[in-house]
Amino acid sequence: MTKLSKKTMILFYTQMIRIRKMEEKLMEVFANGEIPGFIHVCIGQEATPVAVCSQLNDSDYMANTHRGHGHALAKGIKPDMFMAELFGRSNGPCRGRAGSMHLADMNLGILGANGIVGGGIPIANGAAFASMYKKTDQVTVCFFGEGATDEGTFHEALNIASVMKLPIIFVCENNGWAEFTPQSVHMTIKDVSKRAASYKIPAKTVSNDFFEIYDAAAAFVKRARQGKGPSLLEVQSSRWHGHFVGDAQKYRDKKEIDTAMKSDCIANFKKYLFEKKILNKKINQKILTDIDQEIDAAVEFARTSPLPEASELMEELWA
Ligand SMILES: Cc1ncc(C[n+]2csc(CCOP(=O)(O)OP(=O)(O)O)c2C)c(N)n1
Repeated sequence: MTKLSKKTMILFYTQMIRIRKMEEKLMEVFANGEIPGFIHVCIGQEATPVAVCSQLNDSDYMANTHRGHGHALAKGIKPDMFMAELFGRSNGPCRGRAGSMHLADMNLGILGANGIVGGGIPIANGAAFASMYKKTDQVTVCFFGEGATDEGTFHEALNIASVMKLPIIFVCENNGWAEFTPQSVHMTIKDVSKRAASYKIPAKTVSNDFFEIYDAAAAFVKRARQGKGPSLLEVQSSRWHGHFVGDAQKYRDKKEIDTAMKSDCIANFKKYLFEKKILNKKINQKILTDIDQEIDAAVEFARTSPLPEASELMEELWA
């Protein structure tokens, strides 16, 4: 296991708490009707975005999915900008045009969430090709779910990435569900990482444990930066809530959800920090209070930010 400083571990813990609390707040304001469209939360999966994005620089690229709040926050988007975008306000990084499902921020290399399953994968390949062509040392990370690995885009992109030795890390967050369909119904294998063998791409399956994800991601990012080509990291993760906020999960056995909640990546990380005396009740409480204040301020910023003007509708459109 990589040795991390106490400060770094507290930072990672804080980032995971920020993502969880931000999404809990989003569920609340969404229920109030304050957020247009649909939102999909990643509660239960927070270790992956934080562990993977901790390996990246601002200039590295990232493509993600409809379940993308954690990725965007871990890649560095500020809570107030994030919230303004989700509220559809003009202070968001996409001036309120993207919302949750298409959130992008080119200043941070965030190429965009994507409502099309598997849609981000070829886009990520394109970014990785561009940095290889320009001989920069940027890498690209592409997040998707196991459902996306049934799509043609996944297989075509892995093939091209392998042939061209692109500096890309494909990260599959396997939460066992694609909308309302369990994995066993739509594919005959359990470990999605096995799919990489067809393209001679190194791959690894890890659990939802922060340190396991961190070590695997660190090795794959290093490899890509050294020009050694693509890799596939599969995290066997768990989705606590419905596919979208408002989905009552009637199709799911309650026991399975309880099991997922018992192996909470944040609670396990917190337990480790307490055992190692890196965290105590007082520091923990301060982190929670500070994050609550930060989120309240972000919501206030979003609520008081202006909506885009109707006259802006046709701006930044290309035909
Ligand atoms: C091409 C395409 N097919 C179907 C859908 C409908 N759809 C939206 S999310 C989803 C499931 C995605 O599952 P997965 O890739 O495992 O990601 P998760 O939601 O579990 O994060 C489906 C089928 C879509 N948006 N795009």
